[in-house]
Formats: sequence, C-alpha cells, structure tokens
Amino acid sequence: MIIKTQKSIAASEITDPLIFKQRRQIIKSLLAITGAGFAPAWASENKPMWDNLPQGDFSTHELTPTPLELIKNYTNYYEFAFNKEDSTDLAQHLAIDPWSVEISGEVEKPTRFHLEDMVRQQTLEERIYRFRCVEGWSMVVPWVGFSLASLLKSVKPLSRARFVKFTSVHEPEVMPNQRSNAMLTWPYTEALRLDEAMHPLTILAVGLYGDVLPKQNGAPLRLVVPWKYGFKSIKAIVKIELLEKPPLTTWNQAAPHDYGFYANVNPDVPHPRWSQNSERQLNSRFFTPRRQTELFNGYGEQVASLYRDMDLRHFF
Ligand SMILES: Nc1nc2c(c(=O)[nH]1)N[C@H]1C(S)=C(S)[C@@H](COP(=O)(O)O)O[C@H]1N2
Ligand SMILES: [Mo]
Repeated sequence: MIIKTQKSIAASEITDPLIFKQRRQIIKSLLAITGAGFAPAWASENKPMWDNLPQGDFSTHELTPTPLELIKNYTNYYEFAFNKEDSTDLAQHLAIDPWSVEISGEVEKPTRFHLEDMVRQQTLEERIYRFRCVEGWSMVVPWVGFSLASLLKSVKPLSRARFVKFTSVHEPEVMPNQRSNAMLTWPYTEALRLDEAMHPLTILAVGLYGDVLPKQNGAPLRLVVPWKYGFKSIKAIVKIELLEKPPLTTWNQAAPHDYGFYANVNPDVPHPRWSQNSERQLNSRFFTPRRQTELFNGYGEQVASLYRDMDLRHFF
C-alpha cells in the first residue's frame, strides 16, 4: 500500500458557510501541501477512458491506479440501481451539501459533526489500495481519507463497545430502490468489530484521485476496509454507532450465506455460486487479465493477527 500524509490545515483556513467548493478546497490544499495529489496523463477526464491508458502488462504493476474514468463509471450503488451505469447516473441526484454525521452509542462524547468540522480535525492521507468486490472484479484506487480510529478515539469509546455500525443516507425521493425494492432493508448498513474499525488500514474516504469523492463512489464520506470485500465499504455515511452486540447489516440479513459478517477476502472460501480464487482486475476497456486473489486481499501481513483465533474457512 502507499500512504502519504500531511498534518491537517489550520481550522482558520476554513470559513462558514460550509459548501462544496470549500470541501474541495480542503482536500486540494491538503494534497497540494503534501505533493500527494497527482494526475497522470491517462487520468484525464476530458478524453474517453480508453484513449489514455498506460501501455503494458498491468498484472506486473498491480498498484498502478485504475483509470479514474473506470472507477467513476463502474459502480455498485443499489439504492439507485442494480446496474453499474444507471447507479452512476442516478447518484448525481443526491444532495450532499450540507452533510452531517452522528456518532453515538457506547461513547463518552456522542457528537454530531458537520462534515467539514470532522475532516479538518483529521489528517488527510492518500492511500492507494487494492479494492476487491465479492462479484470477482477488482481495482486499485487512490483514495483520500483519514483514519477511522482517530475519529473514534475523539469521541472516546466506552469499554463495553465491541462493534461499530455504519448507516448510509436514507433519501427515498432520489434513491429509487429505497421506494420500490424490498429485497434489501434500507437504509444500507454495515458493521465492523471495534478492533477492525481501529486498524490503521481502515479509513473514511472523502476523496479520490486528489479531488473530492464523486457522488457515485459514495460522496461525501465512505468507509474503506481494503482487506474485505467491497460491500463492507459503505457509501454516503450519516451515522456511526458504537455497540455492545453485533448488529444486523443489510447484505448479511438479505443473504447470510453469500455475504458473511466478516467478508474477509479469501481465495479459499468460494461464494456459493462462484470461485473466489481469481479476479478480473479492471485496468482498461479491452485488457482485463485475471489475477490470483490473495488472502486478505494482500494485506495479511497487516491484518492476519486480528483473526488468529478464528478458523478462516468458517468465517466468511
Ligand atoms: N450505501 C451503499 N454502499 C455501498 C454499496 C451500495 O449499494 N450502497 N455497494 C457496495 C459494493 S457491493 C461495492 S463493490 C462498493 C463499490 O464501490 P464503488 O462503486 O466506489 O466501486 O461499494 C459498496 N458500498
Ligand atoms: Mo460489491
């Protein structure tokens, strides 16, 4: 993984009212200071994605970020649609300014944050992570985000807190499947064990490719847990709750055998309907070599100790 850091900019540099432009400024100025922002020629937004692709054998450069155009146009966002094109288009209707996030439950200091206040108290970093969907495709994504642990520590978890539950926005007026689809329970929720949430690899992302997060990728705030299947990385978060007991979560509730609570990437545990031992790495429109899927998506060295007492074959 690649991590670039810069201390948060002074709060005085951010003024009210808190609007989108300023959010973009926060992210851009932080990245400008670190030099972490980058825009490879092939990431240009003005040309079709297949015009500007890096040449060569991508399988040997697995941390070459997937082109921005692909990340932006190949999305799973079921509140909007079940196919990747429509979810991208329809997500543009979500209003994300202003945005606030409630942190509550088993904490000493339950807090409701304006997003900008939350971000300016944190250290923004660029993290280039592999991202693996349970459907069998993967990308390499240059996120901009901050440590979830740092945010959670700021509200002082109580000793009985054991799990962290995340809830996405509920906006049935703009999210068609929240009106009409009863297969999933809305709003979308996910959860982690507290130690997983506190792991240094776990971030809340606010940006992508050195800019604000596109709406279809979960703006303005999404979870990223790189060693777990993508459905754990919940988008458009409005609430974070610390809990004593494991909560029910959207996918786990709908199909517990397909979507386990842990959902750690594991090539040896097949999905009920397909193998998980390889993945189609999305690199270009025409050339998508399959690569071997790695245990914990390649982050085993960092995270395996979280699961040392578990038989991984039985905890999908
Ligand atoms: N709220 C919400 N979060 C979500 C989803 C969703 O449908 N709704 N889809 C999940 C799934 S299945 C995946 S693979 C990733 C996709 O992230 P991306 O669209 O940015 O690639 O988001 C996850 N987070
Ligand atoms: Mo997914």
